Amino acid sequence: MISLAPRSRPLVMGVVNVTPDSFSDGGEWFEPEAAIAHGRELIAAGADLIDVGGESTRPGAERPPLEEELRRVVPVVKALAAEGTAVSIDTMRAAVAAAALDSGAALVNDVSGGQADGEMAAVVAQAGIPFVVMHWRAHSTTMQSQAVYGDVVSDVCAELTARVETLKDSGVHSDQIILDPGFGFSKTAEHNWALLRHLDALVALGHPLLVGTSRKAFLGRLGRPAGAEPRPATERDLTTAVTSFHSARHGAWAVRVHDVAATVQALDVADALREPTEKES
Ligand code: PMM
Repeated sequence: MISLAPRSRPLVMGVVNVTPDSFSDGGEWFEPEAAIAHGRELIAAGADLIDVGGESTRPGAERPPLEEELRRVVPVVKALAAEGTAVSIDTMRAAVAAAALDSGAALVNDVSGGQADGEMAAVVAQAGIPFVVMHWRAHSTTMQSQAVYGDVVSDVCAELTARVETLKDSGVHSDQIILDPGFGFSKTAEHNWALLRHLDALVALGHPLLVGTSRKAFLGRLGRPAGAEPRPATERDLTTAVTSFHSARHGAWAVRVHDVAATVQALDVADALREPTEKES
């Protein structure tokens, strides 16, 4: 059981992408055995749960067929869950979520927040498990053309609130909903920074907040001259650890990261800097 209670230290969600083409680690864990072994490594490094995904959502990515997505994720979910690992399934497809839940997954992480598949809300409502609702406007092939906001923080908050209402009308329990601002999804670098600067506004929506900045391009562009290529994805773990620290200081419930060990150290620093509560002192 994954607790959604407020936390002084965020949970660490380790990423295992069973894909040939994710921007951050595509192809590295594509074989089930490699993905399972990587999940175990992330748990050993301090992850609290493992997010298993079979569809790349990098800008421009084409979707795999349903059968292929199932083939990628089900054996990995099954093996990790059987070892007692808390597994989250990262999917926009209700059939994949249902198969993963049957295989022992404890949480559904849908980057479209139920918009991509009309059956998703029913699957989640029926299972009564935690559901990550990410801010999302369009599939990866077209999402960057939708990166247009009046005020990105208030627009994202309003769109997430509307999504929560729709999901509640479909039977999803409000207290099972985790929100995520969707860093990099229909967002420019400046939109991502504004959202990160104003995490408090997202926390104030009253749901646990998941922050997924790990290895995203806006971190790779830091310190690079205008027009230069961003740093490669695997060189964005230090900046990711710093955003994990920031997320901890601003009330995130969990952070979704590739380099678990670095984030655990960043959260140790955040913990050490936190004023002890009366109970602790
Ligand atoms: N980002 C990616 C995939 N899944 N899920 C949530 N909830 N939040 C995110 O920001 C998110 C996600 C894309 O990153 P990856 O290709 O490195 O997994």
